[in-house]
Amino acid sequence: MSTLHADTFSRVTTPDDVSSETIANYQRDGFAHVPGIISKAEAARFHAAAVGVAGRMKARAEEGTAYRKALAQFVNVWREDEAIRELTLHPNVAAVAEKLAGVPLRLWHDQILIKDPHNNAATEFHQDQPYWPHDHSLQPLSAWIALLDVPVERGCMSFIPGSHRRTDLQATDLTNARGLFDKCPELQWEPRVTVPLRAGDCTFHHARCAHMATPNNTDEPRVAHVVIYMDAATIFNGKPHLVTGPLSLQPGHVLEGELFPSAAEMMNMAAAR
Ligand SMILES: O=C(O)CCC(=O)C(=O)O
Repeated sequence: MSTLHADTFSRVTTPDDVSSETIANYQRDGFAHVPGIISKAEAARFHAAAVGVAGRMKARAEEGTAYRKALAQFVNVWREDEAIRELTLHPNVAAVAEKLAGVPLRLWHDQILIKDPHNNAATEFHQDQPYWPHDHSLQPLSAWIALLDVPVERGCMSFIPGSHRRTDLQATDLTNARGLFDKCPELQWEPRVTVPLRAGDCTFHHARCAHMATPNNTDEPRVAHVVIYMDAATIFNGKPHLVTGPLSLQPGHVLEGELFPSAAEMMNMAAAR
């Protein structure tokens, strides 16, 4: 597994800490563990902001996304909440993502993902990219940032190394434990890597890397913020999606503009704050 060895208690991992070995491991496995992508103090501040958003936007989580049974999902919060905007545009996160991907990126969307205490539901194994209306995106990836400690019992992520090379699979039901494996039986025999995270730590995963998250069996809500990037040249292919639905785009349109800033534009916006 690709794990950076920054001191998780006092130091933030910067793009300069991302070695060529880490990048090679990410490219091989489809995921990387990056301790301290934000500081503990930032994690505490963004945790409070995310909990506030969830309280204010409760109805949004009922909108009926694929995630609904396993967790509450709040999409594109960076457009509406100043603190979450700061997190989504965090220059450290975008710069590490671009180093791992090795290509220019732009934002697809962000999402706050909350698993209620004792929710009794895993987010079952799936790949992300089959849900998205994207063509020409070879290196899409998500930064899954823990805003409080997320041990296995609170709903951390597990990955199947190398599964991002399976580019032929369709979307699966992520509340069905057999969903992905019925489509691709050989994947069930592959080793899985489970990555508990401390507050402020992050896993990056390629959007074709099969992953799941355990149920939350603790008394605290599990709060994660996910920043999702796509290749800068990604083209809309017409598939229905929550984010592109209101935009009335024609298939073939490059996903660019205000809603989909490039990583460089994100860093400039963060610097201009
Ligand atoms: O947080 C979870 O439970 C699942 C997250 C996930 O599937 C993702 O970020 O792609």
